[in-house]
Parts: sequence; C-alpha cells; structure tokens
Amino acid sequence: MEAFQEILKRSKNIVAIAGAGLSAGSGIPTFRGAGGLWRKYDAISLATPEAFRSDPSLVWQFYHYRRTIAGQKSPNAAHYALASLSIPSVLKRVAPNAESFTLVTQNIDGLSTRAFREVAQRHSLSERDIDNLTRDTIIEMHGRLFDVLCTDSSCGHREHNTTNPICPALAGTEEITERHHEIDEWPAIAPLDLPRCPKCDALARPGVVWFGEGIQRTYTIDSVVEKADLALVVGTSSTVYPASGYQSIVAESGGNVAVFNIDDDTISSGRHLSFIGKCEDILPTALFGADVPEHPKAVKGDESCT
Ligand code: BV8
Ligand code: ZN
Repeated sequence: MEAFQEILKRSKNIVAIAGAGLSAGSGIPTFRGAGGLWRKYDAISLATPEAFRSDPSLVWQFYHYRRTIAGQKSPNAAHYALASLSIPSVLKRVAPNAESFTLVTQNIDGLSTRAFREVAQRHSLSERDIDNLTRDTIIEMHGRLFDVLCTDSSCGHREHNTTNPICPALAGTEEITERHHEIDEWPAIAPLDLPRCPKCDALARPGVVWFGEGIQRTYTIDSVVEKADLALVVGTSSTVYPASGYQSIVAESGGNVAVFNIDDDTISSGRHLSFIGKCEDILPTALFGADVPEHPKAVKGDESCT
C-alpha cells in the first residue's frame, strides 16, 4: 500500500481500465463470475452483429434483461472512488503531480457516469462542467446499454433511452430469461414490435460495441494510454481486445500498473502492484488512505455478484 501511494504521489497521467468486476459489488453479474452471464448465456454469440441479424428478438431480450438489472442497481464505493478522481481538486489531493485522470471502462451499465454526476453535484460543479468533465475523463469504450442506435446507417440516429421496457413487446421477458436458460424458449418477437428508430422507423439496436465492431473513441484512448505513467486495472479478466492490451502499453513505456482483482490470475509479470480482493473494499483506501470521501448512496457489499 505504501509503495502504491508513493507511486500515486509522483504520477502525472493516470488511466484507470475497468471491467465487469467494478460493477460486481453493485449486483451486476460479471461475464465470467459464478452467476456470470458468460456461463448462462454465451455473451460472445449474443453480442455480435451476426446474432442480431439472425435473431434480433433474442438479442433484444438479452439486452432488455441487462437493462432491467442495470436500471435497478446503484454505483458502489469503487465507482465513487474513481469518479472522485475526475474532480481536479480531489485528484490534486490524491496525486499532487497529476495532470490528468481518465477512466476507460469496458462496462456499458452507466454506473461510473452516474457516480461521477453525483460526486460532481456534491462538489457543486455546474451542469456544463459536469458534461465537459464526463466527456473528458470517462470513456465508455464499449458503448452504453441505455443508448439505442438506428440500424439504417444513412439515418444513424442514436439516443439515450432509459425507458424500461423500451417497447411493450419486451415487457416481462426478463422474467423468462431469469428462469429459462435454454435459449429456444424465449418468445419470438416480430421485428416490427421490437424497438424502432424514432426518426425513420427502421429497426433500432442497443448502442453497444459488439464483437468484431470498432470500439468508441479509439484515438482518444490511444493518446491517453500512450501518455499514461500509471494504469489502475480494476475488475477485468483482460481477455477482450483492445482493452486488455492497454496495461502492457503503459508498462512497456516505463509506467506503473496496479491491478485490483479478486483473482490473482490476471496478474502478469513486470512493473506491477497487485491488490487481491473486492475493488469496492480496497480501491477507496488505496486511493484515499484513511480519509475516504463519504458516498452516502454507495451500495454496501451485500449486493455483490462477484
Ligand atoms: C474489434 C459490449 C475490430 C457488449 C463487449 C486480438 C486477438 C484475439 C481476438 C481479438 C483480437 N483483436 C480483436 C479480437 C476480437 C475481439 C476479442 O477480443 N475477442 C476475445 C474474446 C478474444 N475483440 C473485438 O471484437 C473488439 N472489436 O476488435 O473490432 C475492428 C476494428 C476497427 C474497425 C472495425 C472492427 C470489440 C470487443 C468489444 C465487445 N463488446 N461489451 C456487451 O457487453 O454485451 S466485451 C465485454 O466482454 C465487456 O465489455 C468486457 O470487455 C468483456 C468482459 O470482460 P470483463 O469486463 O473483464 O469481465 P469478466 O467477467 O471477463 O471478468 C471480470 C473480472 O472481474 C474477473 O477477473 C474477476 O476476477 C474480477 N472481479 C469480479 N468481482 C470483482 C472482481 N474484481 C474486483 N472486485 C470485485 N468485486
Ligand atoms: Zn433511423
């Protein structure tokens, strides 16, 4: 812990690379964890353009299920700890030499952005500052669960829509999903009854990045990673590219890498510090030592989906 705080004190450009483990403490299943989606549903096969083309009803039920869960959950202490680093005055306190902090998250649940908005409001930042800091310090590289995107590329309308169910035909299907793991028992919803683009009425899709699709803001991320001298790798199995490659870019450029994970099997060699345990328990202390900022709304560990 001392070694980490020494490194924090002299770091200039900090990047946090987060995965499903960051939201596990909020009760959102990870892809691999015991109750994780990966086992129940082969997310790779469902999270692809091919799957959506061949069965949009199935894929929309998969994302409706995840929208329903994410809509019921709240950020945990790890979300708030990272969100606090997006506040310049707080970053200065934690890392006095830091010029920048950027969170690059693989999560599409929106909990990091929600945590930041709350922290920023408590620091009485203006709405405009909150929007600018959110844009500049939080990168949702795999898109957002509550974004919907028109499938007609000539229209390309994208909007943030947290309505649940997003269309009447999906109502209640989350129950079915919960009970029946056998995919073929999900109702076949006609494409005309699935979410449609409010602009051109074409079929709409979840605003997330599917396997085989380019990630969001790739050039911004590359420039952040290239200049970073400290990477915080939080709750990720580092199995999906390009996200899993960023920490070695930081290490290869002489930077430090600190890993926060319940498993120590994600630890690779080199200039690494590793903190094994629940990130919602360890990260706030590692960053703030004894004076962890209070976050009244942070969910306590009993919701965990580790
Ligand atoms: C692309 C959104 C090209 C959708 C997701 C090179 C080599 C091999 C393969 C590839 C390669 N380059 C590209 C590929 C293909 C592919 C890939 O990486 N495949 C893998 C399977 C090998 N990559 C892509 O397709 C990427 N796109 O390459 O496009 C291109 C380029 C330009 C232009 C056009 C095309 C895009 C990949 C993005 C896919 N979308 N999500 C959705 O969510 O439905 S990926 C999704 O899975 C997540 O976002 C995340 O990235 C990944 C899951 O990983 P984790 O988040 O780490 O979760 P996991 O459950 O695995 O692990 C949780 C960890 O937390 C564990 O370690 C656990 O121990 C820990 N944990 C649990 N609880 C806690 C905890 N830790 C701390 N505290 C706790 N409480
Ligand atoms: Zn459209």
